[in-house]
Amino acid sequence: MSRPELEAFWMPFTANRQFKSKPRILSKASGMHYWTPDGRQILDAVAGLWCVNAGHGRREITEAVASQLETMDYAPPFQMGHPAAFELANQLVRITPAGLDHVFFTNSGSESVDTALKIALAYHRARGDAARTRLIGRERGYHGVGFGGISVGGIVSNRKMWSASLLPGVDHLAHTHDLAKNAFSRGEPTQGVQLAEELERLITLHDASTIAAVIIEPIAGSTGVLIPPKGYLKRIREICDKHGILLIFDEVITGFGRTGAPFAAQEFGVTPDILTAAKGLTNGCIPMGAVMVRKPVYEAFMQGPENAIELFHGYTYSAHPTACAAGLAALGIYEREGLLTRAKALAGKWEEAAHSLRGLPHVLDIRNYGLILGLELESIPGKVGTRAFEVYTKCFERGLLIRQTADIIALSPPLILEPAHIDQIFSTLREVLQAAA
Ligand code: PXG
Repeated sequence: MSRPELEAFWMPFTANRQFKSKPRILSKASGMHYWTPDGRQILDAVAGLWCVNAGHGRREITEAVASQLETMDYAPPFQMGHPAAFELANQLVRITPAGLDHVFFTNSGSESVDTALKIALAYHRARGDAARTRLIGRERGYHGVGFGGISVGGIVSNRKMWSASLLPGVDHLAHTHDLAKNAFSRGEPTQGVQLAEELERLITLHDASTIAAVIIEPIAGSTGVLIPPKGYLKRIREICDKHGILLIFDEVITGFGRTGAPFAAQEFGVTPDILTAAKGLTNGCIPMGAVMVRKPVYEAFMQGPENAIELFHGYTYSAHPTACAAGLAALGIYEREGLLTRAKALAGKWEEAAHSLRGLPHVLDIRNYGLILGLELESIPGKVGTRAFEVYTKCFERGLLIRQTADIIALSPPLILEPAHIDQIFSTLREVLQAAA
């Protein structure tokens, strides 16, 4: 495509001018691969963007969406229902951690997060505990781009531009990343459980009676794959319970099999009160998000006159019929092919291959969990992100799609990955890292 053809589209989270001077275009996808317009095959080591968990071009999903569009293209979600919405909610409740029994549908991870925060605040109010207005997030947390999400999130570039417009009354836990103690950890790092006590410190500062909820990603994805130290999530849960604070897990990335269990909550044995999801819910085919809540949260709203709308919240496209059809078809594939637990079977080979890159130039850390990898490179002084971006472009030239954030490379392949793909991913990365300046 010529430069003028690229101008109108203001690309999201992209260096527009750099991209448009040297574009990378994908035009076809199937299974584990993308193709460029000139026919080059690219191995997808990031499942699109952590979402195409069953691989690309799944016919069952295409057919379900086409059939739904032909039967009924759209139905209003307010004061009206359609069968696929109830069916998908029921299917989701079957695979989420026990106790998360009700589902609110959104269209993205960002909307799921803002919905979860609004539910948490409204829950306390509904119970007559209206002073609980404070939200606690975490440094290096990513919770999408809504005002709620960037307020509880801990990424400076997402916050500084809008610093005067963030939600009031938000505080942040310290992040858990500690290279000095935990570099080259396999699975959960052993050091850092005491960082959960930070929550007690914040509670002492603000008083529990003012705090509505804590929101964290079980594994922080966007800021470079930060895996929770052993015991950390359990301790956060205990502290929330002790003080009547709701715990929200943002599982937009970790949901739908990424860690080796359907959700990270099950993998780590810690159940939140509210869980946000998106991405893998429809295998990335149709935008959709979901917020799952525990029964007592839902029940707190089911009070008062029966004709009253209990929660003034929702989207035109909440539970959109095509998204529901895609979600049902995706969940069907996940179950039939055992994809929600397949990461467990491959995690050993994945881990071995990943850690074989230790010792290559500039590699500061390799960390992994399930089918996730974070590989941290030493930054070039004064040029943060340049080194990993070069690795990213070189990998793309060699037919491998990876993800880069600052100088961290993140991998999260489709869960249909075969051992030969693992070999290809890591041999390409090895070549590129060996040649890196
Ligand atoms: N929460 C989490 C934990 C996420 O990872 C969102 C919310 C927002 O989802 P939407 O659908 O509104 O984008 C996300 C999104 C990356 C990357 O490079 C990750 C995301 C988005 C863009 C890039 O890791 N995750």
